Amino acid sequence: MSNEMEDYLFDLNGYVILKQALSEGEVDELNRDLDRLFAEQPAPDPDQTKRKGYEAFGWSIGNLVECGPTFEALIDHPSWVDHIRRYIGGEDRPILEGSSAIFRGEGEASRLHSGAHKRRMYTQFRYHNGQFRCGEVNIMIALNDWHSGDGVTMVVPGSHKSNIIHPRFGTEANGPGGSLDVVEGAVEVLMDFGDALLFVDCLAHGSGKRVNPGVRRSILYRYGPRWQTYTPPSELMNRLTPERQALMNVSKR
Ligand SMILES: O=C(O)CCC(=O)C(=O)O
Repeated sequence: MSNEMEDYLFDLNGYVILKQALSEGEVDELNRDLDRLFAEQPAPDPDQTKRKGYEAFGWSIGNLVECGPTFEALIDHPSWVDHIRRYIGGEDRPILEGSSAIFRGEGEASRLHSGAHKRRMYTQFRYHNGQFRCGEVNIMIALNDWHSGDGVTMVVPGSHKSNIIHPRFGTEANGPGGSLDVVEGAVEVLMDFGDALLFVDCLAHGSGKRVNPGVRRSILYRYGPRWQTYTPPSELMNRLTPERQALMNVSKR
């Protein structure tokens, strides 16, 4: 469970660092499994990456939770599952929205994105009657030590509540290949292996550009509230038009 100070800092800054969230043994196992997965996976096609607007982001594997028991164990890891319940909040129980591994090498970065000015449901931050109600809360796990210049996650503390769009939106910082190195108010999140950054997704964030040799290793799990109650059977889904399917509570993969 989160403590009083974590609640205060999460409300104030939009993030907290959970020190030693994973043990050395857990980090070793995850690194070993990721080495195998990355060896099996072809390097990303630069053209496709560019088309998606993710050039120079790093090398990532999506739907990581499908890749074995070490990744399944992160779904409800005791170091953060109660924090997630508290910050998603209320009766809206959290569900896993996404899971990925991100390796970042020299010259790579995640551009500036999110921020309170985006009024999408998943980038909402609310606190009411002693309860948090966040649209998405993320856990970013460091699988090696993160130093300055390593392409580490950067956040703009407090930007989850800002009324004014950061003036660096619309500049190269949030364009293709952009980074937060030139973003006023942004700070690098420096962590030791096994630490985890818990942050609300409406915090303006991204990363610095990696200037040091080597690779930043990380895992990102995203959680959001599940408020739908009806799950349609596949027989119904299969006979609906794509337009009707799009209004039902399951997406076809
Ligand atoms: O790679 C990072 O440090 C940040 C990742 C990120 O911002 C994202 O995927 O939304």
